[in-house]
Amino acid sequence: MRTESPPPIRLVDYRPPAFLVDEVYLTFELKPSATRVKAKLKVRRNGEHAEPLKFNGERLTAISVAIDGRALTQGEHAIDGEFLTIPDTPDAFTLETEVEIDPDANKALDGLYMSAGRFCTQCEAEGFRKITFWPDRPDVLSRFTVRIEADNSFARLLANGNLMETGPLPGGRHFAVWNDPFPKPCYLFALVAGELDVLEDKLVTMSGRTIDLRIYVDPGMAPRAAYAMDALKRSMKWDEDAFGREYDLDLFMIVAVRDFNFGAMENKGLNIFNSSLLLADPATATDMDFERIESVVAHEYFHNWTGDRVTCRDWFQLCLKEGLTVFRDQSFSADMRGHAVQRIKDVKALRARQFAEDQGPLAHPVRPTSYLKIDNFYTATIYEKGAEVIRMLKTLIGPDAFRAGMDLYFERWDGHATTVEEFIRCFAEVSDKDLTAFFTWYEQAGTPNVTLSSRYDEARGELTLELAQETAPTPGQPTKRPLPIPVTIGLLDGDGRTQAFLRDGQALDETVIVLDGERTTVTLTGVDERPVVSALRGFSAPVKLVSNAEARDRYILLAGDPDLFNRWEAGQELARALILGRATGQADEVGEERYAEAVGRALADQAADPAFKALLLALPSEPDLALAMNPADPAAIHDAREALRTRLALHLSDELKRLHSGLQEIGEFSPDAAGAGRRALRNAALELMAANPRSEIGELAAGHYQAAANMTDTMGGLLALTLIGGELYEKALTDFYGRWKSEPLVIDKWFAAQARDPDEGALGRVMALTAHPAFEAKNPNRLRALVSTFANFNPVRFHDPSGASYRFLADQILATDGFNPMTAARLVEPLGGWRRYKPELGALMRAELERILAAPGLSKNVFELVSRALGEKEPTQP
Ligand code: B3K
Ligand code: ZN
Repeated sequence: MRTESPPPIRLVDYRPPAFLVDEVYLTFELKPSATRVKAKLKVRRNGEHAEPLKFNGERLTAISVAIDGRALTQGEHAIDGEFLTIPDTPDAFTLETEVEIDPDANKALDGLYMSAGRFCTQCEAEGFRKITFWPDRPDVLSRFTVRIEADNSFARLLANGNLMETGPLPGGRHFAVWNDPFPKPCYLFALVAGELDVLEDKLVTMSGRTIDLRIYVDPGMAPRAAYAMDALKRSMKWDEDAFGREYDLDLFMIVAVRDFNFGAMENKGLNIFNSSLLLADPATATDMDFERIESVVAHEYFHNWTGDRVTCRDWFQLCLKEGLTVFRDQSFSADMRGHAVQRIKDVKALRARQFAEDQGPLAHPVRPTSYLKIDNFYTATIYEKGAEVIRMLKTLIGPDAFRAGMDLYFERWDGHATTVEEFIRCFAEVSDKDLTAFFTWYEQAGTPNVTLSSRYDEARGELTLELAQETAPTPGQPTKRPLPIPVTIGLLDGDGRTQAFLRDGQALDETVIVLDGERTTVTLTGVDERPVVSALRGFSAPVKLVSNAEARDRYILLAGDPDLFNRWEAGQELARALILGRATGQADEVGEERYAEAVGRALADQAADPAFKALLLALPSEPDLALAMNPADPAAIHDAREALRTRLALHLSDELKRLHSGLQEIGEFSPDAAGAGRRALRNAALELMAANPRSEIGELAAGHYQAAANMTDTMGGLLALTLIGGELYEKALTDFYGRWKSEPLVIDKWFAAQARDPDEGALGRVMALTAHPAFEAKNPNRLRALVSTFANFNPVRFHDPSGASYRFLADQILATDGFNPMTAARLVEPLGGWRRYKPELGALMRAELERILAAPGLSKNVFELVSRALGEKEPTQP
């Protein structure tokens, strides 16, 4: 058990840095278990600050500390495992330090570490302090020059910026010197050294400059970087077209590494990627992998302006770069792959993760006000809800003012670290609007509930819409203020055709109602017949909408809403009501048949995009349904959802078979949206067919698996077989492993497929897999493939009434915390929602959280999340 409770860091305590570092010259003498880091910093006191110098430094073995060339004595400085303190310094001076670090022993994958025999770094948020003594905070911007020395076997020596010099050194060693002309916070520092292959290309920017593009990968893997390179070039062009942003250095590099705590990192000019989000070819990567690679390559590239050139003043402002950059990558993906399909996928992800976060003890505002470990705040709320807030801002002020505000933001803040207030101020200025109330979106946690009721007065042709909002209390925020919520509305007639209307005398097909108080009433006129209201089109705000619409209206929307998001949403709402009805003992067999017929009609629509149909075909996920059931009963949800799947599979049996055979791939594989959409629909059809109890389906799935010419179809077949189970499934697993055992990224998929197995023996299988020779607990991809997939995507087995799966997860959290706290903390989330589950399950989940909290030597990361999950407002001593 922790003996003391660490004090939280608070936004209100922000003070500018006492010392600034204008320039630094770093020398790395690389050796895997004894790397020397020499740092020469030009330091100056910031204004009138009188405090002593206190730089961060952790896990550093100090060799020497000198000021202006004079070594400091013991009495002149102190080093305590967290800080280097120098009580007495001049106002401007050169600080020289030398430290030794052990990258090989660093399994936390934070700072400088080894991955597959190569040196690499991860410094966001606070990894740089494990490399050298430094004021490790994002508002200290410095110009870096970096000299790397290493054995010749580490053939490539890479750091941020431009390469200045390379050459041989005695003793079979060599060196390289890099200079980054743009001042940057230390969290954007990067270094990579090792044997790597490179894929090279070039891009001519809007002003005619030629940029060298290089993607570094494991030897032999360069062809698998081709798609990422293509995505990079499209991203660079898109940022010029959509935001007028041009790349600034002459060189842009990406390196793929296998051991990485998350997806990727936007280090200036030298992005580092988890190889799972970079390497792809049709044989080893699924369409979903291609899609994610495209979006993450774009995301990290877009950070060059939103994050690197303009950065955050402190870590409370994280959404300033993350929410905004997610909004930018979502907009890019929508342009690449279709707006409706992209929006549906983004909203699905938002609901699955962010809405869940908001409903539990880990709820926090888009801009939090206190934390113990900032690593714990790289959350769906900061990223996904942060992006929704930007989207609403654009809706509220219009696209032209939005672009003008972005231009002003870049102009005003280039080369600086800033705040969300300053960001919003730019939009208030260009739009001449008071955005004070809008700021509440950043400060208030929780998902607002919006109710809509409509009354139609046939005689007057008037539709009265009443909207009201309410947000439930969240930890630390018992009372909530109303938010400005943009609700986009359109009307259909009884035949599903768009019905025009008048608002304040203006003829419209669609309008945005801003609900900015607790309630608002709007009257639309010129409404000739009883309308079907299509509300919250395009998911215009991150809220839960409850309306008094009848099922009949939802069927009209499902059949023909021109807003494709709402067409999909109508189907989801119908399905959700049917499944939850059945799960609570109110099965509606007639309704289920009617739903199956409507889905059949939607599938028959020749004009509809296959990718959209694939989304229509998928029922709401079990975690999504659990959010709508209070208290949640995962077993009842699973059974009810399966019952509806079986009904659809039987009812649509012929259509599904036709789709499955008709969409068979002909010609060459293309990872583009059209090809991916066809494969998605074919695999969705197979997944649904797997719920058909007839025995020939197993053979069909096995045939699909065997005939697959790409990984998307291989995984489609394997997933269907996972759902069916039995001998064919076991055979496919053995075959898969034999075929792909030398491909780590594919073997991750093999682990993940088994973690999703809904069969009763799933936990036993997952536990046995932790002893499989291919299981590597220290590799986050592998650990997540098995443990996270099981806990997050196999609810019926994770919530086993015995509590054995909770115990398994808690054991994994504790074991992982011993060497990689950041990754361990990310495993806590599935236990965090314990209050939402049936009391007998909730009690078992809670008991595991308590067991974790009582464990000796817990990291701050896990301590913070577990104590918050247990419901303490501020983490305090247990
Ligand atoms: N900025 C990084 C995330 C860093 C996470 C640190 N715990 C990747 C991204 O969001 O682009
Ligand atoms: Zn980001």
